[in-house]
Parts: sequence; C-alpha cells; structure tokens
Amino acid sequence: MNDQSTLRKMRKLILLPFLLFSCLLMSQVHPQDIALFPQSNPFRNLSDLSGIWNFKKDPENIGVNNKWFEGLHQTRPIAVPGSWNEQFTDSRDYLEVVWYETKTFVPADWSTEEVWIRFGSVNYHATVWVNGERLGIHEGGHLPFAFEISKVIQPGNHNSIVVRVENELKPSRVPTGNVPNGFFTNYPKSNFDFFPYAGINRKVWLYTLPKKGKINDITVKTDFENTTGKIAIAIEKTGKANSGEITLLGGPKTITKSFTFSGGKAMVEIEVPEVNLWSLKNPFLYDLRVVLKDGRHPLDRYELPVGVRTVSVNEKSILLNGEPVFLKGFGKHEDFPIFGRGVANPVIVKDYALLKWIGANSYRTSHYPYDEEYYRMADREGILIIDEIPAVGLFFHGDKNDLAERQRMCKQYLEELYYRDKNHPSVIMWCVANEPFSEKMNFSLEGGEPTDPNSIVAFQELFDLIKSLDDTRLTTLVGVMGGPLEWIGMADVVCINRYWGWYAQSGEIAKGAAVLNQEIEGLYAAFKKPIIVSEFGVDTYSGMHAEQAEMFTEEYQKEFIKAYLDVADSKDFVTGMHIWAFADFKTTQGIIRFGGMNYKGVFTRDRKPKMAAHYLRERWNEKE
Ligand code: BDP
Repeated sequence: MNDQSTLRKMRKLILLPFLLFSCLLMSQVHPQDIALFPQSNPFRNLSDLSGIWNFKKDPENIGVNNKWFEGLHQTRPIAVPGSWNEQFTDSRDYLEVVWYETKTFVPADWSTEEVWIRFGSVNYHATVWVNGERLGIHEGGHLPFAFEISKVIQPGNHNSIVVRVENELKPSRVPTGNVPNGFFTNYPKSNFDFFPYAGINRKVWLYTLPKKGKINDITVKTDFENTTGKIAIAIEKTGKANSGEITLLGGPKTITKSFTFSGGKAMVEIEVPEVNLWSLKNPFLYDLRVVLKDGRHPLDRYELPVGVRTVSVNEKSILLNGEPVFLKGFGKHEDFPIFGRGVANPVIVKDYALLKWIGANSYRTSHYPYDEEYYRMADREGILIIDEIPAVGLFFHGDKNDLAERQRMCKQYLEELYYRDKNHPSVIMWCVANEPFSEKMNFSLEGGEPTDPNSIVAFQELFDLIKSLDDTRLTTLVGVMGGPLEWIGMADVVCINRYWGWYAQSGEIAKGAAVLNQEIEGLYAAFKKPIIVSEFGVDTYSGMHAEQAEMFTEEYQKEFIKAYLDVADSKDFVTGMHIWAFADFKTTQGIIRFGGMNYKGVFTRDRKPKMAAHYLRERWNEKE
C-alpha cells in the first residue's frame, strides 16, 4: 500500500465518526417543516428579524472552540438579508467561516406556543445557536430551513441568535467548486458562471404555531372538467384536533366542507362550479382557508392562494389548461450590486414590471431556487416558472465519495424545493440540472462523447425522485452544447442552451442560426418531444454600437436574438425561447468575464433596457 492510499484511509477513519455525527444532526431539519410559509393570523404569530446584525470573520476557524456562540466580540455591522461579499471593502472573495449575531425580544405570551425559527436561505453551510444552545446545521443555499426553538427560547426576554456560516467551494457541494480539471479557470474557483455570494441571503423569521394542535402541511392538486374545477387537498396535522373545515373563497359562492383526520392525515376534494381557471391572461387565485378543530374549538388556521390549472405535454407543446403555450422569457439570476444575492423586494417588483413591459410570460430560476416572494408574485401576475435546483455544471469524473455526497445534496435540494414550491400554480416544471458535462466534451454539435453510465443512473434517480413527489408537473434537464443526448432525452421537455454564433461560429450570426436549425430538427426527430431553447445570448456592452452588427455591440445582440427567434418560429415543436439573460450579472474573475461580469443581459445590471429589449418588446407583444 503506498503512502497516499494509507493517508486517504486514515483520513476516512478519522472523518467517519464526524460524518455520522453530522448526519444525526442533519435529521433535525425536515423538508416538511418548510412546507407552509409562516403567516400571522389569530393562531399564528410572525416576526421578521431583518435588520443590521453583528458580523465577524473567523478565518482560522477558532470560533466553535472559543465559544463564540455565547456572544461575539469586536464585530462589524452587516445587513440581513444580504450577501457579505459586497457590504464591506475587504471581503469580496472571502468564502470561509463567518459568524452572525442578533438579539431579539420574544413576547411573553409566546410561552404558550410552539416557537420556530426559519432562515430563507443561508449560503452555504449554517450552524445555528439560540441563547447559546446549538440547534443543528443546514447545508445548501437558496432554500429555507426551520428549527423548533420552544425549549431554548425565553419569552418576555431578549434572546440571542448566533449563526456560523461558510461558503467554501468544494467538488462535493451543489453547486460545485474547486473541481480538479474543472471547466472553469476563474477565481474564486466556482464551477459555474455566477458569483458565489455568501451569507444570510434571505429573511429570518421567528414564528409561532399552536401547541395543542397544528396544521403541518397542505398539498393542493387541481384539475378541471368542462366548467367544473376540481381541487384535491391533502392536509397533515399533529396534536389534539381531529376534525377540520375547509373554505374556498373568491368564487361567486363560498364553498365549505368539513372533514376528519385519520392517522394525522385528511384528504378533501372540492368541486368548483363555473371555475375561474388560472391562466396567463387571467391568473385568478381562490383563497383556501383550512381550519383545524378540537370538537367545536378552532385550534389553528392556514390560508393559501390556489390557482386551478393543469400542466401537461404532447409531442410538440407544453399545455396549460389543455392549450399549447409558448414560453417567452429569460434565464435570470438573483443578483444586484451591494446586496449580491440578498433578497430585496423593490428588485422583485421591478423585474416583474419589466417582464410584463417586454411581453415575457415565463422564466427559469437559473441556477438555483429564488426567494419565495418571486413565486408569490408569479402566481399573482400570471408568469410561468421553470424551477431549478443548483445542480449546475455537474461532472462525473473525480473522487467517488465527493460524487456520492453531491448526489445526496441534489436529492435534498429536490425534496426541499418540492415542499417549498409545490402549491404555486406558476411553477410548471422542475429542472434537475443545468449543463452537466463530461470530461472529454468538446462543445461541438455532434455531442458524440460516450455518456458515463454513472451519470445516467444519477439523473434517473433525480427524475424518479421528483416524479414520485409530484405527478402534476413536468420535468427537465438543461443540456449544454455538445452534451450527450441521453441526458436531455430523459426529460418531459427537451431544454437546450445554445450559443452557435457566439462561442462557436463567433461573429457569424447566420451560420450560427443555421446550425441551430439543423440541430433542433435532429433533436425533434430523435425524441419527438417539445423543445425549449432555454439559453441563447451574447455579451453586450450597453452603449457599444456598430453600423454592421459586431460582437459585443447592441446591434449584434439584437440580430442574434432575432435570428434565433426566427428559427424557432419556423418549427411547431419549439415550445419556448428563453434568452440568456434577463439582466447583466456578476461572475467570478476570468479572461472571458470582463470586470467579473456576464454582459448577456437584455437589461443592464441596474435594469436599463439595451436595444434588444426594445426589439423584444415589439416582437413579443406583436405575437400576442
Ligand atoms: C451557459 C450557462 C450559464 C452561463 C452562460 C454564458 O448555463 O450559466 O452564464 O452559459 O456563458 O453555459 O453566458
């Protein structure tokens, strides 16, 4: 046995107890705990912990040993929510350990309730203490997690909340970084083309649930037949109550139904005469109210907007309520100067205003799930969402343990995503990965490289998992130029990112469009499934012009987009065109990312339209 392998074995032996211990701790967070977004009503309280918290870097990772969870010293202020990378003048590329701390008053009358804490998203690895007591950990950014804190909280007092966070880039993480022989050579070493913004990026909530009995989960599935809507509602509860009442408001007649639980679960079906379907033109939302009862006494209540609609697919189209729908829109990012990937409602509102202004009807949450507010807006505004987990740039070479851990994380992401987003009518498709690649891929049209059999097993597991959780939505996997056909063929809808006329056939838009034309004909013949070109775009410096379209000018972007849309218009099996990207966004540093930016936005980073935006506005509104 050589030294290397002895070392590896020893490392594994040392790590084993630690890994087992971490797994035990991780069982404390359960995806079902994030199923119902906290709300305030006569049975539930809610308190938003946004504000300026205390922050301290821990580059030597000494905080746990020195009990920083009991209180931080010599801190600097930081905004929560918000990424840390741009709030200071010295921490842009810092991704190692940091600590956050805040104190919050908890009302005395919360002592009779169950108290919980929920983090909207912490990138990437979080350990949480309340009043010095360790609650547990959560791994993975972009999705919420919650802990019950009834036993450690002191109602009627100020309580301390401390969070240890790190966002190191590792091959075992999702998204991946520091990949040996990775495709990207950027700094920091992300294996993806967006900045790895770190920290408590979304809101933190304290909330109460009724102690005697509570609604844990509601799953709504909708259908219709002629003019009658059908809503199937699955409810899960814990505690005393054994019956309940459901009310559907918003239609000409209020519908009420009583139900009883068996084994903590209940299933209620409602028929809605003269149903008002949720559609792009009329995103009608009913108000569903679920009340839990102990005899005649209500114990808990939860309200949920419900859109009655169906999503399906045929050989050529995605169907919304049985009608073909053509997806016009973008791949986006959660990205804005100063707060990075931190959520900010004015940006969300503005982005929806711009989506409407330009005539878009959909987008993909590339390359990770977005803040909940985006989905609630989409439900209200009638925008369709392809909901993606951060499985971007997956590869299948390298350390087997890393790959296994990464696969475990992909599954966790899918499960958490499902629980968080399953009741949004706007979500029509789950995306299990963006642009996986094989080691030898040459980004040519042929896509001829043999597929690693492990990759087929891995993706099949992800498709099976999401299908087993949700049989009411479509699935996809977004393919890269030259990627193996087996991967994209596994999906309900074939999604491909294409840059012919940019990364290949550079400067030659017509040639690029011809390649696209030929390629999608071939793909349709092979799969007989509808196709979405889920990314196509070119870097464009706002204000750069040429009388003949030339790379990086606004004219080139407009002509490129026009050429691709023309190809799509000539094929009845193309069911959507998503431009890359909605707005310019921050990336890591590398020679193809001038100023650490990707300039493929149709809007600038501060949401000013480029020439192509005006072009799209005319073209997409005309098509309507
Ligand atoms: C695709 C990726 C996307 C990149 C884009 C680009 O899916 O994340 O930003 O290309 O190169 O490969 O601009």
